Amino acid sequence: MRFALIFNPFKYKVHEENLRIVQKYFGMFPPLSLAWVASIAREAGHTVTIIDARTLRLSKEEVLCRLKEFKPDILGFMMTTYMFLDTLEWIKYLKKNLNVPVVVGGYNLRVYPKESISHLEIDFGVVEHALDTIPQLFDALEGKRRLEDVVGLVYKKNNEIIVNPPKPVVFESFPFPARDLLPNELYAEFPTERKNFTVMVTSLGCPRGCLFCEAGRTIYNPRKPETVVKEIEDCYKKYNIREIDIFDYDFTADKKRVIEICRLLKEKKLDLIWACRSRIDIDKEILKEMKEAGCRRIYYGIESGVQEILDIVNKGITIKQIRETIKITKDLGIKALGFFLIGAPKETYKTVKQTVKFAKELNLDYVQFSKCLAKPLTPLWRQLVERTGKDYWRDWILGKEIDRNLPRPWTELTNEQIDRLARWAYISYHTRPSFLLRAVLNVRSFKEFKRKLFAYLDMLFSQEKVSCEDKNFVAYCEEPKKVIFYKRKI
Ligand code: B12
Repeated sequence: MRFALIFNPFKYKVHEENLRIVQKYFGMFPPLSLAWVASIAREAGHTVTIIDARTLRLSKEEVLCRLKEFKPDILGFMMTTYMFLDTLEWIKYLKKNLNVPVVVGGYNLRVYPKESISHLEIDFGVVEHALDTIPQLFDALEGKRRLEDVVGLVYKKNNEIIVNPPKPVVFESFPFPARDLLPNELYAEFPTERKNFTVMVTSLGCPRGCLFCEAGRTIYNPRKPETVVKEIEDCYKKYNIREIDIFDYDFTADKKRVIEICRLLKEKKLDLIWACRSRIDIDKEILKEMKEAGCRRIYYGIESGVQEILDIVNKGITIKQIRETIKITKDLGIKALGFFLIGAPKETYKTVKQTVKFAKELNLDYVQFSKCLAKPLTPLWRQLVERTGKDYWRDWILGKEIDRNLPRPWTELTNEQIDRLARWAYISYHTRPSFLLRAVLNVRSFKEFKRKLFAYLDMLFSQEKVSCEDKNFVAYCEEPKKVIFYKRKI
């Protein structure tokens, strides 16, 4: 089969947890999910391409031209719940012009498998992982198997949508994502220091149960240290990658595994730096090993500066632990970023002020203040659906809902107040003279300076006080000239 995977651009949504300016400057990331799907299909003997239309700034018409050249037998798209309608719009256009089957996958399929493929233009869905489903589906399309026997497939039969249950997967058995199909030179994230840059996932799942997180209480499914380091080495040697952001929900969940990864990485002596996400409850030993192995940034889930809120959201950490870990991290020379929630259960004006004051005291290198949201599969969402009898996200996928702010009955603050407070939190954090001075002194290149200055000015002057739709939204791109060059090259 000839399989074309398309990563479409997406607009800013009012129902998002981040402010528009944060979303704009977040960065250009490789479509990693599609790169996994591509390598799985290729291992099964199929011919695959990935078109990263978002990064390459390709219009639907330009993608159509490329697809006509590639002549695919089937198209594939990754779907998240929040950007579902953007992707659907692309599917409709390409399906009308190419008339080939469309298969979709991605996190949203786990939540709404039937609803996702209820749209006329979508033929198949992959409920969980592509590992077994895609090779089996392609066998079925080549007449070697029945659709009924494809594990984890959603399909249509006589006006009915059938969901074949998925089979658990071992993450270790996945091939490396097909980065050779991606424009690796074009990716960067807001705090990136080096190029080429990429993202990696080395484990799936998280056994914890935070109220606001969709990954809570899912089976921890790690790859072996040797496999992780082999993928890093591949990135380094084959794609000139010099900086990696590890996107695992909690990279440091298994201390022994991380220490072994660090030991193996040190042996390789690669001139490469990396970042990861971690819980706060880790110790100095692991941090020291990480620093020696090239870790330069850690994104910590801090959430609040108020112990009562940390307890309510089931975070399982203390204010004292946060202070200690951030101090050790910074003392070791690793940059510390904090993820915070605004509008968490029992949040008030006073607690937001306390959280921002706490963030300032920690003197973090970067901060992200997200609006607490009832995202699908989170305990907060389950409670909301139970309480109101309505599932906004389900209706959104079915095309019956518009993009709007969701209710937050767990706090006395209104959505409008939360928007204003989130904006205020960023401005208040970043306009301190000490922070500005440090930011300027730490800048390593003109490009970095420009990116940070634009983001700062946009936050001050362009971010609306109350979030609203932005139909013309385009993510910030640092290197438009390189994009044009790359577009011509391929
Ligand atoms: C890397 C990443 C990104 C990257 C690249 C996009 C991507 N997914 O490739 C960037 C930064 C661009 C990104 C953007 C966004 N992301 Co993101 N992202 C991730 C992350 C951290 C890793 C993805 C990954 O490689 N996982 C490992 C692989 C093995 O698993 P997988 O992604 O589930 O893919 C498997 C299956 O789902 C399936 N599959 C996936 N896609 C497809 C497509 C086809 C055709 C088929 C057949 C199968 C298939 O097969 C894959 C291999 O088995 C996940 C969290 C996570 N740890 O998974 C979030 C995650 C997928 N992202 C999420 C979100 C919310 C977003 C954004 C909306 C954030 C934002 N506000 O901008 C955008 C939307 C992008 C879009 N087009 O819709 C959510 C989705 C939740 C939901 N209910 O849909 C997740 C789960 C994070 C989270 N917990 O909130 N993301």
